[in-house]
Amino acid sequence: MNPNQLVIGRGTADAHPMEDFLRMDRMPHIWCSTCGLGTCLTAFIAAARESAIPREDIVVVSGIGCTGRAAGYLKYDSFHTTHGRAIPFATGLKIANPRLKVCIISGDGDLVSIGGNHLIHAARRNMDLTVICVNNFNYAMTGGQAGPTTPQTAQATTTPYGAFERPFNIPFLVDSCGATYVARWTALHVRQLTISIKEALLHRGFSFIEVISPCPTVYGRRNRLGSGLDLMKFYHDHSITKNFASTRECDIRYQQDIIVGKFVQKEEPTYLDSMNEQMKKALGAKFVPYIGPMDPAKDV
Ligand SMILES: Cc1ncc(C[n+]2csc(CCOP(=O)(O)OP(=O)(O)O)c2C)c(N)n1
Ligand code: SF4
Ligand SMILES: [Mg+2]
Repeated sequence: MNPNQLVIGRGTADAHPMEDFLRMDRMPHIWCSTCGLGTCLTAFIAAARESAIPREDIVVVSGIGCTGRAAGYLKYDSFHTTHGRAIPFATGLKIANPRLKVCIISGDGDLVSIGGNHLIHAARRNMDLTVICVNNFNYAMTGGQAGPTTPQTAQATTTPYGAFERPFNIPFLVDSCGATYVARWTALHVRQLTISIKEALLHRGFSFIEVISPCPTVYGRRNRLGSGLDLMKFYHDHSITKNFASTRECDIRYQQDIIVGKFVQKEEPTYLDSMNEQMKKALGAKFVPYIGPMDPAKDV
């Protein structure tokens, strides 16, 4: 046997420590070496385990793109949905069974472009969902088109003379719409990211974490930013932690400092809290608050 061959298998010395939480039949994965997506997945698994939420209560939903593969690789109840529809799909799951902790892991293009309308309304409703948005500044899987987060002047396949549209400052977008937990980290901030994901999982209401993530193969190469390691070094040298900074100040400019931190954490009624409260006011004692199926084993 080739001594360099990766032997994957339960119980072998080479078994990955997170193997029990990954669909090993899907390996090898499609992600490039030094892509930030592996770190995001690792942080998610670590946070989910630390949260002590029963595994059967966690659901993961993704849209499309490189990031969209996350749901398929995680060994949780998971769904790979259509472009931009991860949030409405997840909303349906949550309303059908509020006992579930429904998480979305998807890309900047998927969540903020075609799915942008769903994103703002989920935030406005304080829908009890956790969204992890992996922002690699482009539509990576389809070859590097400019997207809603591509910084001005950056190169993309559709902007050969440099991007010129103003990108979204996503933390500000979701904060201004009503998100009750908002954080941003880079793929280098593994511990902070893990803590934030755990906090988001335990939060009641709409929690949103942006993860700035290296895409050395497409965005990095087109912009001559070097290897994945160079991109991580850039995060190291240019991230400024400012917990509870005003999200208004969190714009990202091409190759400039990136403000990271936990920006928002507050308790407010969720969508279902508000619905139950209003219905109770309107209908009085005859209203039975909706808390989901009484016996999940029978009713779902
Ligand atoms: C309706 C529809 N339009 C277009 C596509 C093609 N498509 C596949 S991946 C992708 C880009 C995804 O970008 P992003 O969400 O940022 O994910 P990344 O690949 O960067 O992780 C697009 C446009 C699609 N799958 N479905
Ligand atoms: S193309 Fe970019 S985002 Fe996609 S797997 Fe490769 S490095 Fe990651
Ligand atoms: Mg992307």
